[in-house]
Amino acid sequence: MGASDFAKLPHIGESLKRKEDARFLTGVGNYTDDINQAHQKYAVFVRSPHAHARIKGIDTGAAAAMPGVAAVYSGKDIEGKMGGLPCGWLISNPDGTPMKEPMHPILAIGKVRYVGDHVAMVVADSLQQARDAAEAVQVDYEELAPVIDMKRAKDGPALHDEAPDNQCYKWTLGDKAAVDAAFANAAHVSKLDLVNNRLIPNAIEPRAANASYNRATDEYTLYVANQNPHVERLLLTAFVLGLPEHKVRVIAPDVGGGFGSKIFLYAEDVAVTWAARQLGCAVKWTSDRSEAFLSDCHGRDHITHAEMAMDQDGKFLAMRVHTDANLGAYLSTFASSVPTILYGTLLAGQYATPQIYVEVDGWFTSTAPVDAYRGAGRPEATYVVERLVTRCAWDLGLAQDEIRKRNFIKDFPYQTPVALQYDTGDYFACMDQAQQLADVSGFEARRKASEAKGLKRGIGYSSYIEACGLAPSNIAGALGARAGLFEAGEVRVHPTGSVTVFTGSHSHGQGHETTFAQLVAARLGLDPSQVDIVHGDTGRVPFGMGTYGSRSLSVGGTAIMKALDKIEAKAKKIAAHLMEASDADIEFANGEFTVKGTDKKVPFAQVSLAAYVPHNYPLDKLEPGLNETAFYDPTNFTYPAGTHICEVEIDPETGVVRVDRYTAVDDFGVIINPMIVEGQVHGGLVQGIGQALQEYGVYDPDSGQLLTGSYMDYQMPRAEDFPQFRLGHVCTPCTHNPIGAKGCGEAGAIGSPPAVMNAVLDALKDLGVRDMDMPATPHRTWQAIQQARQSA
Ligand code: MCN
Repeated sequence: MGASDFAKLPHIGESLKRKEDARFLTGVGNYTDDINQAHQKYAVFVRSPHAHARIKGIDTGAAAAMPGVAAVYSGKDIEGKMGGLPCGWLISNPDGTPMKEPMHPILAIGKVRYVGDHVAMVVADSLQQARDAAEAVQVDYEELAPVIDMKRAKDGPALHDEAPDNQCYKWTLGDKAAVDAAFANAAHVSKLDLVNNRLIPNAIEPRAANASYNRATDEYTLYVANQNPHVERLLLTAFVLGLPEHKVRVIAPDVGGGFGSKIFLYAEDVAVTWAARQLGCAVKWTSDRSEAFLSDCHGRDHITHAEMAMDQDGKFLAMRVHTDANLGAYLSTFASSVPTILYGTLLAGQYATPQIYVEVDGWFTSTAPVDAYRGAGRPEATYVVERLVTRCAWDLGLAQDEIRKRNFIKDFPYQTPVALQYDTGDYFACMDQAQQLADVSGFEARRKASEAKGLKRGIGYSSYIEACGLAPSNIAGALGARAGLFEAGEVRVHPTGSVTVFTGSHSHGQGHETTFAQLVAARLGLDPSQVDIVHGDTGRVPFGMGTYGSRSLSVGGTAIMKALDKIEAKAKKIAAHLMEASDADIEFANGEFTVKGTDKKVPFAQVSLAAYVPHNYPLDKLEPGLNETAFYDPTNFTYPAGTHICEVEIDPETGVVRVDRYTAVDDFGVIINPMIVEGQVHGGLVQGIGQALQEYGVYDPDSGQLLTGSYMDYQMPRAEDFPQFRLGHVCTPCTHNPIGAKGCGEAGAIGSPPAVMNAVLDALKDLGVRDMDMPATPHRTWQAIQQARQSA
């Protein structure tokens, strides 16, 4: 079935209310912390108070003797008994040597390397007992100078012996000589220095893990707040604990948001699983919020210099980018891929720039590991491209939309100079619709009205593209991925015609239980209430690579479509048998099998019953049952794209920036559930605008303490900070999946930061402010205005 036929099926394009919300809204969701097992004990982690220190000794004696304490483990208890946390992506230096991969131990061995590093684990009968005993663990530290500023990382003390200059890798992409030549002959060159601020993920549910071990069967069960249970199991067993994979069942039940931060294998998950066997009981750990600030992987944290070479008319000739990327103290699961593969390949944006060269230096610093966070590399790339493109417009005296339209890619498929091939898109249509929805023609009048109130008003554009539907295994493998990135799905049709679907995707807020049910119901002619979606359990789902990179519908959904193709093919044979017709004459539509050219028909439920009640069945030709599994490996990424237009109003006396209007027109290809997609866009926009205006993870440059370790200092966006978003859609179906869908889960967070910052800078232009970094907090904005006034 092709995308255009699929889009016409019933339930496709219907804004059905989310099936899963009934349990969430009535308080019967089942999160990891809700799970309690018989004879369970509680784990608490002793964390490093220092950013960089040598561990001279750990005295666990007093803690171990405290009431209720079952065990206190430190690095020496695990050394040699398990591996370190692995990194899933190998990045090579330009000379072909591999990146530096220092050991990331489950409990610190010899040294701590950031505030919050896991040093010891206390397990006790109650949480309070474990907390009290953790206080009694004595660690003798010899403090060392931390490495906080990545620009000076190479001069700092080495965090790891393997990386004496603290550099993990240098990575390049593109033809440097061609780019340099284009710059040498350019009529105009625009330049920009940018900081992409460090973000700290804040899912509503903090991380949690609860592991048990069954001595009778030698099997482990790990409940964990995680986005990809099969990958967690693979890394845990094959790389760290050396266990046979089938002996470990990983269950990620309801998960209260992840935004990327729960796709990694964390030390705490390993430690409780190992301890469950040592102690012969279940061991439970739930992170508290302060611990989450310190120990969840952070996001972004780039420093970039970018340049664009243009001809006389503002046509882009070449782009040159250098980025320093902070990787934190250790390489987390996907850390190496984020500032490289997922970043450099997106630098073409929506533009036909003939040559692009990018160079990325990845640094170890004494900070929490940095890894994927909603968008992962693509928001960073979009921020560079879209801020630079607006800078080019202003340098040349062109309007923000004009320079974009002069350089938009027009013909598809389009091969970028940075490895990707875009299959479809219509960037002009997104721009036109966004300008209409945003009422751009009324902007001047609104600007004057703001001026009359003593306020500055600005407008900012961002025409983003992203690559999602991660990922074609062949391409990912060639770029260093150590695993395939396909997806699996199983469709089990029950005798009465209802259906259970087992998917390797994981829903932790994205509404898969609804949209995947819509997809299956549409194909089989059922009501979505007859379809249940099961996910998040390695014991029930055949296999899975999980949810990230806005891949679940385009990759996970396509695996289900492939299983449905098999179901349909077999059901047609059964229908042919029931109607005494030839297989080739059977047609299936709207839940009915018909014999071509006759009025003979049987409904789907009759066929499903016949599959399990095989009277007069040709058993030599047809197996009973209606249950099919499929794996799907995409042939390309999907390329959602759009234009966002932001309007801000700024009080120059206080520096307060207020987002007055925000318009997003996106192309997600064929959409299954518009309401869910709009919800995804809303969530992404709030995160992206939060990054632009409020959120900033900051470490003290001298001590390495996290200065933004609570909501007192780390400002999360709230509903009152936003206007009603104006959303529109353009549809150019993806050409290489049968749904025609492109991912929507990250687009809002990718498109919005540059739109906001371009609007802020547009508002402040005539006050002489030329540049400013995110987040545009009142303090920063006010300071920028004062500095511009002083230097005027
Ligand atoms: N969808 C659709 N039509 C389309 C595209 C998607 O109806 N053309 C639907 C899908 O069926 C799915 C939802 O929209 O129900 C999102 O689909 P998709 O874009 O495939 O993204 P994923 O389901 O793979 O979700 C991952 C994405 C990512 S990478 C992050 S980060 C993120 C996000 O989703 N984290 C989230 N959204 C989140 N939302 C919540 N509430 N919590 C998170 O942690």
